[in-house]
Amino acid sequence: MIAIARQRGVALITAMLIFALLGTLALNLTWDNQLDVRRTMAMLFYDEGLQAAMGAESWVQGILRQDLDDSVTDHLGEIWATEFPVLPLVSDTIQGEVFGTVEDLQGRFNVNNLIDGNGDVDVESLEQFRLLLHALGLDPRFAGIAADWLDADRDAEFPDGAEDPIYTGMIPPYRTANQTLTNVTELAALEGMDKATFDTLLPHIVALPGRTAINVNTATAPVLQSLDRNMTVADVERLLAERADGGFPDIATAFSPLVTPAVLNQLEETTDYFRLKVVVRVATVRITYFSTFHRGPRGNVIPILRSFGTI
Ligand SMILES: [Ca+2]
Ligand SMILES: [Ca+2]
Repeated sequence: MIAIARQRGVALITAMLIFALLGTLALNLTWDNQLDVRRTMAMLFYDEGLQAAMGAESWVQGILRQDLDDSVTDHLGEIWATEFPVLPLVSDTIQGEVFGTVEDLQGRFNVNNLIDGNGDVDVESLEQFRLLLHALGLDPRFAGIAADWLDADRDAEFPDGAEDPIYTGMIPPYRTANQTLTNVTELAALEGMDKATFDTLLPHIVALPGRTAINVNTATAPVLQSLDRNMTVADVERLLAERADGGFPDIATAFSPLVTPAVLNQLEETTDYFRLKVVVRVATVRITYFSTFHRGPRGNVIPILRSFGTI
């Protein structure tokens, strides 16, 4: 009798063990299933968000094309320069919103101006970059260091240069680009560059293909101040007041007392390069999408660089 009771006890424990194992298995299956559903939903929302961002890109291309028909200059009072309002994205399956801005990239200093077509340093642009750094309260020696990063040779600028011997001694070691940049964030790798300096500089610089002029109708205040070493903060404030939202009535009248004839020749009141930043939220998914456009003389607006995230 005792043996039978013991056998029953063992059977009961075995049954309980199997039941516990089955319970754990079922819980794991349910958990995995829920994760799969969430992953699939996130992918679908991301795809919907991407479509909305591409839609915004196409819409802005149309606005920039129309702008070329409607006006002969580009300034901050135009439709493209207006931040577009938060637009709801609503359907049976999704809920979200889209908003964004378009920026004239020729209101910034193009770091690729630092070298000419032969890969040699352009002395006037180097001086302008120094003045921009000075206007921002940053160390002007970054101009020479940036010029060395871009120029074709491996001879360090004196006294402010940095070529491969500096960078190959770092941990981890790396080398200079010795060519034009496609993304200005590359300058974060410059010798001595820290985050605070780079964050201060970033809104005023850009990397555009080839040499570009500055559009004084949209240039930032420090970029205006970089046009001549005798330009004062008061001069810049007067210029900003004069251009207001409609741009300068006449560039030559406004700038000839302030800059050299050579610099005056480099100034523009039109733009070929713009950048759209669009933010899309679909349910729990958020996408930040950047698209850089080139607008040709016949109004063909072409995306030349797309990126996600911070720039
Ligand atoms: Ca225009
Ligand atoms: Ca170099």
